[in-house]
Amino acid sequence: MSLPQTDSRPDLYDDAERWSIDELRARQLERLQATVTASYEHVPHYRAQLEERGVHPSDIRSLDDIRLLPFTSKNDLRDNYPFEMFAVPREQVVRVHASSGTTGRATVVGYTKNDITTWATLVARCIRAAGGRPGDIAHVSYGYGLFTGGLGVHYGAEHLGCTVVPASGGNTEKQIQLITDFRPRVIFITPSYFLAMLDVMEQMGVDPKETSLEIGVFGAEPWTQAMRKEIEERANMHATDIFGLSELMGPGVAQECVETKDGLHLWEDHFYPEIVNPLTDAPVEDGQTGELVLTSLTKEAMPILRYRTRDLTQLLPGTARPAFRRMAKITGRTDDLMIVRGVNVFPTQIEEIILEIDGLTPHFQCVLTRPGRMDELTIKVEAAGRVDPSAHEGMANVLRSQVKSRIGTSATVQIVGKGGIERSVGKARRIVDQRNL
Ligand code: DLL
Repeated sequence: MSLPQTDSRPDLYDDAERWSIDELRARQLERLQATVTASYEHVPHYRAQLEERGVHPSDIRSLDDIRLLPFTSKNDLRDNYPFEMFAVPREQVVRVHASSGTTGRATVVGYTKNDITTWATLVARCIRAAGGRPGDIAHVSYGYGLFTGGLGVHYGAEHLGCTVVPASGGNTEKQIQLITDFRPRVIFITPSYFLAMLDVMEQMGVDPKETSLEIGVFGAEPWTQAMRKEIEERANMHATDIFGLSELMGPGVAQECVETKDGLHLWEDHFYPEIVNPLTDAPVEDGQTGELVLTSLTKEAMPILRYRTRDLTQLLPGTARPAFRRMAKITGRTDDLMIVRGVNVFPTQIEEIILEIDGLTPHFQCVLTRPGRMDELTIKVEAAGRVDPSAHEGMANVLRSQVKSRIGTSATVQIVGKGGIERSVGKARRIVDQRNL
């Protein structure tokens, strides 16, 4: 298979993408100082937190002094619902987004006009890094609305000069018709929804390899290298990873470059990353895995200090954009960690194994139950339509023994037929927790 050609044209880079590391660090410090000052002066929550620690904005003299600052958690945002985290008068906030708030109150984020422009500029940078170019047709299947995915990518693609098709999530057959008719070069979509879309294409007699799509910008949920291989082979396109979270901005905090596909370059001119041990809060060196903590450096409406993302990754040196560090593909969120008979398991580990077994599809769920005192894991996974049900048991045995030998835990495996696992049109639900029913 030869993937579509992409050019890497440095003439399309932003100035910041050519900064030296020294220049970057100097800008980061200036921006951090301004962010801490604005937070202290305008957000009562931060003033109280800083005063409690006896820290004044003038104490931030080097980037390492970031460790003097308090962490911010999702609960802090909930406690300040809806607008108390804003650092500007509400009239200057031109847009809000909010998280769904399945557990408790929603968290609200706000943007000034400048914030919206910064966001569009950064998403445009992501699209270029993914190989997209001005003039491309860009199909957006991230949901529009309070979720940041659709509108965030939309404004960035327009900013770059693409022709944007705001399809949003759902109505899959219609989306496939639009792809066939409009011939987009780039698609923005969660990897799990794209896989569901590929299945529907096949049902409709559309060959995924023959569509106009050359580049996918996949994010909003964890996905593995095995998933990249599956998508690239099935659809003959480049699969790149985009990361972001609403609390920091939305999509566009970090992006993988198509020429290297070696992790996501974090746009450090706007976000300062740290990795901490999630249990002890102690700093973790670059190259070691821990929880990603992010501080905004340029946000006006809602600056955010040391936000605990709960995402597990590691920081690596820059490659395709040398000044910016990369983050490794996320292995999971601390909340997605399953502890099964004392062994830590993330759904991504299961995904990698499933994708190696011929006849299994990447549609799967991890069902957690607690029949006695211990948690039990059942992996429910869909077999490909071509597989005869008589082969299910054999495949289940292979998966069970691979999970045992490579992850070290026992699991029950249930193979279901085509359509047996619910499809999502956004983020996939990988864990079904039935422990407290
Ligand atoms: O998911 C923003 C986004 C939209 C990113 C579209 C990329 C594409 P939230 O709904 O606030 O925002 O969820 C943020 O999603 O903390 C991660 O746990 C997860 N996540 C986002 N991107 C990735 C990724 C959007 N590329 C949360 N890989 C984050 C793994 C991701 N997890």
